[in-house]
Amino acid sequence: SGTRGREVEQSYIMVKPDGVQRGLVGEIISRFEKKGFLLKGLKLFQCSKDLAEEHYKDLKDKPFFPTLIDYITSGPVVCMAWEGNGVVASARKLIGATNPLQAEPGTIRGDLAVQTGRNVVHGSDSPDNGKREIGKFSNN
Ligand code: FUP
Repeated sequence: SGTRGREVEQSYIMVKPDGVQRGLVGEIISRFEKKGFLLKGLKLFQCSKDLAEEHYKDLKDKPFFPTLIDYITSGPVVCMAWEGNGVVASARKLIGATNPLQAEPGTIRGDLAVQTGRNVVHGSDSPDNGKREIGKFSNN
């Protein structure tokens, strides 16, 4: 609706603190580059508690929420905007299931992680959230 239909879809992809600490930034970027998506923005960033709580606001009533906020603020993250037709759904396929033990081999989480609470990367779950998350993280 509105002007949105003429904008190219973007996904907010974030390498989480464990991914940065483990030296997986290049590997993760490489997978999106090889797939053929376009990198539109990137920064190394220390996420504040407020921004982390906003980012994960839909999970605020979950028992793991405090642990999740501590994890995501435990060190720098790499914030990226990736662009292309169908990038949101495709990125989620490239990333794999939330629980890395259930993520298929060949996916980022399936190949590189073993714990839900340390699953190395975030990807937006809808084009609207992609736009919203990129806006939030680029203005903080
Ligand atoms: P995803 O979209 O795959 O990142 O998954 P969710 O938005 O459902 O969850 C966001 C983050 O919450 C996960 F990356 C890790 C954390 N989480 C847990 O720690 N335990 C859970 O049971 C579910 C999610």
